[in-house]
Amino acid sequence: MIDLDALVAQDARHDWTVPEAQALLAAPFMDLLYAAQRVHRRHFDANRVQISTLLSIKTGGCPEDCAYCPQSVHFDTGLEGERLMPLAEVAAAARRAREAGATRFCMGAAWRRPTDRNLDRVIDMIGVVREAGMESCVTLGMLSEPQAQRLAEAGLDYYNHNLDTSPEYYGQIISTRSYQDRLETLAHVREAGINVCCGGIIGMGEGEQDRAGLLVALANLPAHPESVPINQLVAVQGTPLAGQAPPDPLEFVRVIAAARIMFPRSWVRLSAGRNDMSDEQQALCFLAGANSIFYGERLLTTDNPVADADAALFQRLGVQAAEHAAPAPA
Ligand code: SAM
Ligand code: DTB
Ligand code: SF4
Repeated sequence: MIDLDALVAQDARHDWTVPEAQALLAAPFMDLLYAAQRVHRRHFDANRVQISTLLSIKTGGCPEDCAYCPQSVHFDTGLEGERLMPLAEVAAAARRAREAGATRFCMGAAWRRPTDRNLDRVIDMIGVVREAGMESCVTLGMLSEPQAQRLAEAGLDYYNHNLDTSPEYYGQIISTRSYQDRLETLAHVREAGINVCCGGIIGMGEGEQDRAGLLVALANLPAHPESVPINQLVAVQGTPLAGQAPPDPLEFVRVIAAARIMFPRSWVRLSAGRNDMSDEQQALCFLAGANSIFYGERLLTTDNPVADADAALFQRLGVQAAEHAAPAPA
């Protein structure tokens, strides 16, 4: 039986094993949530949730074959490939997000990797997000070392690049980019001094061991990601994962609780998939230590709960928006 009291007493660790994480995920539900709550309250205000807004600045037409993704050219999902969004549109969306209470603005592009010309335009976009008074985050695919440096010089706060699943299951999901490629991009981002946002997806047909394997791969990075997004698969028609049944809601809550215990100082984001979750499941996720969400009716290409529904949920839970995230992971 895993010693949860000992885990609660520990700080950030980088020597997790898969069997240990599996035992954590399998702990009695009440004990697991109580342990996660104790860790959460040591580092965060349990009644505050950070709000990020997403904008797809370049939609569709992506050459990668990620089996979950509606933006891949390999699958017919009815999505039209678009060009990079004009700066004025980004500026308008950023102002709207700030007015709605977002503290971070995340821009996603459906690229394998940005060209240096692409990067010039994204750097201008980072500028307008900063002018709107928000933290900036981008997710653009793989980055070279000099590209990460340029983004750091532009004042980028966070770079999102997910490991998505365990190293063992990864090959079932993506063939055009390796796990090692992802680790290299993460290293370039870290070395450039940009905060790392890195997590994965639950509900792609992976086993318990793969969920543990994902969390262990993230925890054993040289430094913990400042932000750990836990996505539930949004099963999109036309993708190979379209028919995938959603995971057991309580199993999903367990993953959040395990993430909170394994990443005591990181922001754990309840990311994609909230549209398929009840308010009660989301409340359990917050209780388990999730303290960040995407707010606004669209993720990148799929629907998210409408802002009114989230405001009502926050009100029912007595939750308030957190001010700027102060990252301090080790
Ligand atoms: N193209 C870039 C890349 O993949 O590196 C950035 C954008 S990509 C859409 C960002 C992340 O969104 C993916 O790594 C994946 O974890 C998540 N994602 C994409 N489609 C999803 C879906 N249908 N359900 C849940 N998460 C998804
Ligand atoms: C992350 O982990 N989740 C976000 C963000 N990083 C970029 C993306 C979710 C995308 C969900 C599918 C879509 O809307 O296209
Ligand atoms: Fe392209 Fe990113 Fe979608 Fe993969 S997840 S297909 S890299 S947009």
